[in-house]
Amino acid sequence: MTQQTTGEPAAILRIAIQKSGRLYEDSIRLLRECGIELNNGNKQLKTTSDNFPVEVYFLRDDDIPQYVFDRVADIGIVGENVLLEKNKEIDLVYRLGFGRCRLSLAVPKAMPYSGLSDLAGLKIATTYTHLLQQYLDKNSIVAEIHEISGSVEIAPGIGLADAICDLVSSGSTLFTNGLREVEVVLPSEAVLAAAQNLAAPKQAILDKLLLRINAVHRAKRVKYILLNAPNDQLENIAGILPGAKSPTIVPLAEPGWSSVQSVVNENDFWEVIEKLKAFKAEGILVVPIEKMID
Ligand code: PRT
Ligand code: ZN
Repeated sequence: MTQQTTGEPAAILRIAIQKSGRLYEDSIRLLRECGIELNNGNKQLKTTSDNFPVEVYFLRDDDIPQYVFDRVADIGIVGENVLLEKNKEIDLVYRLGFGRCRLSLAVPKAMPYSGLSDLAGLKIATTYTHLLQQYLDKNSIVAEIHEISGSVEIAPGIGLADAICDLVSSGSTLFTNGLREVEVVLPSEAVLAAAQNLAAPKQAILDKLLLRINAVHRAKRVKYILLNAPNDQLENIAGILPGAKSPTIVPLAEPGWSSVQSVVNENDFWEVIEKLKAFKAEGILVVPIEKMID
């Protein structure tokens, strides 16, 4: 628990999340999966939790880096694209795996494009002026950056720019606007960013939160597997099912058979199942794991 000296309030970690929009649902879900029950999740300016020492602030995503930098909030959940564009001195502490997209350069479909040098001298519309400038500089391209605040994808169609730099996920917005993605400037996902040098009691709460986030993430990458196998195959089966340490093997009532329980990585999953079948495994059950802690 957080340390409390007499008369001083217990430490609270203030978390900024997006008020509404693409990251809102997943941010709330993550906190819930970490066992943090929010008193009211819906659109107050801020809320608290009775079972974890946090206060959650609901903000526009663009404001989150500044709020964390100013220490109005201690940590924030925001797209890496916004974090890097705002360029504040705050730390990226965890990649959260949702809100995936990429900041990309796109040109009209009919425009010939053979490489970055084709962008030299063109006018490029974007809301990500800092990231775009950095990218052009790194590649020694001189182009005119035209800052606009929204609907970037329509800029070439109305003669406002020759190309654009904007976020893409499925690519359908580019397609319907007659544009073609030509370069990825930055792959992005939601991240947890924190103010630098948090006071020790706040850092302790953040460490607890990170342990929980890690447990939730690990659990998503693995499945629990239960199966029955003839005893003469147990050695083979144990060889492909390492489990957290080694598989649990329990004799069944039927002589010569055992029940085997283990953990498998999602990536190896189908390959493991095929090998298990080859080793005469039967009654294979696969169950999701809610949390996984070392
Ligand atoms: O109100 P507030 O300022 O908080 O929200 P916002 O409207 O600025 O942001 P929002 O909710 O649209 O996005 C929040 C974050 O979600 C972004 O900063 C990204 O980190 C992430 N994200 C993931 C995306 C997308 N995918 C995405 N596809 N943000 C925006 N888009 C837009 C993109 O700008 C384009 O208009 O979706 C369109 C492209 O999508 P596709 O699927 O057609 O390619
Ligand atoms: Zn925004």
